[in-house]
Amino acid sequence: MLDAFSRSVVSADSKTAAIGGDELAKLREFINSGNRRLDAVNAIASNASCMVSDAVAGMICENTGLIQAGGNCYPNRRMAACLRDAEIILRYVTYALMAGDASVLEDRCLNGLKETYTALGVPLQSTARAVAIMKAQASAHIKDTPSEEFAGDKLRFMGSPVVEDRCASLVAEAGSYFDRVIAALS
Ligand SMILES: CCC1=C(C)/C(=C/C2=NC(=C\c3[nH]c(/C=C4\NC(=O)[C@H](C)[C@H]4CC)c(C)c3CCC(=O)O)/C(CCC(=O)O)=C2C)NC1=O
Repeated sequence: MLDAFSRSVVSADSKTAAIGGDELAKLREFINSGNRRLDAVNAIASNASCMVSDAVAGMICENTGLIQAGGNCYPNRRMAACLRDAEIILRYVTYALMAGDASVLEDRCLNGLKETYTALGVPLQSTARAVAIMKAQASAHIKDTPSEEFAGDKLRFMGSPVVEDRCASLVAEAGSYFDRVIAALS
């Protein structure tokens, strides 16, 4: 498992090079935006159970066959496994966002997941849909712009200090980790 720092060491060592100006500039930016990054991680982690239940509910609303006999969220044992998996995936996305590197997500969560799902008959496209919903939720929570329309009475603002770009780069980075999950399942 790597983070932004160990990643730059591994990459420099593979070129037998010293850590150069470009790498240092990237790490300086990583450090400078450290508090925003922690706020972004917290925005996801502290809303995780709501995000997971809403994403799985949304996936099922769009495809109610999942909870009928023969569907992969039926019976309750499978529904529980599905909610658990969505929670696992979201947790590893927060680890990757914290580390600034996808390796923890790739190595400990995604490696072999498609094969496992295929063997068990877990529908990959439905899983990808739930992950896509979590991506949209994460973006709203990091920007701290949850919509009343979607959140209803669960509407919750993080109250993080608002910066001009609403942490656009962290929204994009988090989005890239969700995209990796979707890519690993397709
Ligand atoms: C640390 C990383 C890690 C991951 C990611 C993981 C996933 C994982 N999900 C599983 C099952 C499962 N996963 C699902 C998930 C779903 N079904 C659906 O219809 C939806 C599309 C989807 C939820 C979004 C279901 C229903 C099962 C049970 C399948 C079965 O037993 O028939 C299994 C088989 C063993 C078990 O049931 O516990 C594994 C290993 N385990 C791990 O240790």
